[in-house]
Amino acid sequence: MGAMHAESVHEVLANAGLVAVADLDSARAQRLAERCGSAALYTDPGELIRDDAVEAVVIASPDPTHLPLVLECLENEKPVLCEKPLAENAAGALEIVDVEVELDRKLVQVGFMRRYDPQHVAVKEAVASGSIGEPMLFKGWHRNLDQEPGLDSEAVIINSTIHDLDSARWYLGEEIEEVFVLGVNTAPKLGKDVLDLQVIQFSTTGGRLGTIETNVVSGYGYEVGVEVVGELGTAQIAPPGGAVVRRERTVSKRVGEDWLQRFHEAYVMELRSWIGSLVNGTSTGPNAWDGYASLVVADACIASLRSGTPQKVPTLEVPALYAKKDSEVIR
Ligand code: ISE
Repeated sequence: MGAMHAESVHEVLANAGLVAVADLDSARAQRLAERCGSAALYTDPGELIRDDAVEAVVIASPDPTHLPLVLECLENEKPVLCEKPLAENAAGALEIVDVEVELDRKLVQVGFMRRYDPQHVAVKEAVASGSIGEPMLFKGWHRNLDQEPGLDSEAVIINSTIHDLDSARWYLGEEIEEVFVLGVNTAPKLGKDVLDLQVIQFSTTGGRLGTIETNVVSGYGYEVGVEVVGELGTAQIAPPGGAVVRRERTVSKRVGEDWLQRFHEAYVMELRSWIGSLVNGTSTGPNAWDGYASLVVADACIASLRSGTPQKVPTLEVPALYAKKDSEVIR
């Protein structure tokens, strides 16, 4: 993941360059640096963050490292694009929000790359244009091909469903108020207690509804779908791209393998937009508040999954720093 971002900075972005790479695996970092011209190499990410030549940081490391590394970037007042989730839980993300509020600066963007995917943006534009009337129902589905043993039911929410929670907030333009989550085990190899197929029902502060299916062992490929049902019509993401093939009395389209393939264009657009916002000084992408608010809902989803009961999501008071929406649809 980090290598993909580094290569995009090197190959695609005209107004940014890769100056340093931090990786515990120094041989891997060396190979990446060679592919990208050259770069200072670190095994300690803190040293990279403190390097004066580094003007902005991308964090694509394991989830538990996000909070300390983002805090270190804030301490050094360096803009940071951090992969999701912003922290392991809402309490962690709130620490980041509190520091930004104290600094009175939005230095953090969260890697909700779907907001840059042309298909997701097209659905957003259809909803925002009013062409389907008031949006009433969000339907999301999120399928991964397979998982290695070691995953737990909570990680399904914190690591995967977090994207769909952000999508729902983004499309409906309001907060999720109540969630009810059920799960089943479809993949005994993960351990029979691991609920790898989960369905969330939710309602929002404005009385809208939603469902989210997260299926981390779909067995057939990687696919993300969204349909927003409005009072007058619906807007839905088109089926996976690529050629429509007809042969042997069958019509087919290829389904990708993982998110790096499916969202490659979105990741590049995300980086381009983020760097652009740093150059012209306006923050546009999903910020620390979005990272926090999605984790507040994720925590409620975990509580619902554990208890088997619907859970209210705490009401949040948006600090003035985040109250203004800089931009919703990003091209
Ligand atoms: C996965 O864990 C991720 O990190 C990706 O961001 C996401 O798109 C994928 O579906 C998740 O399961």
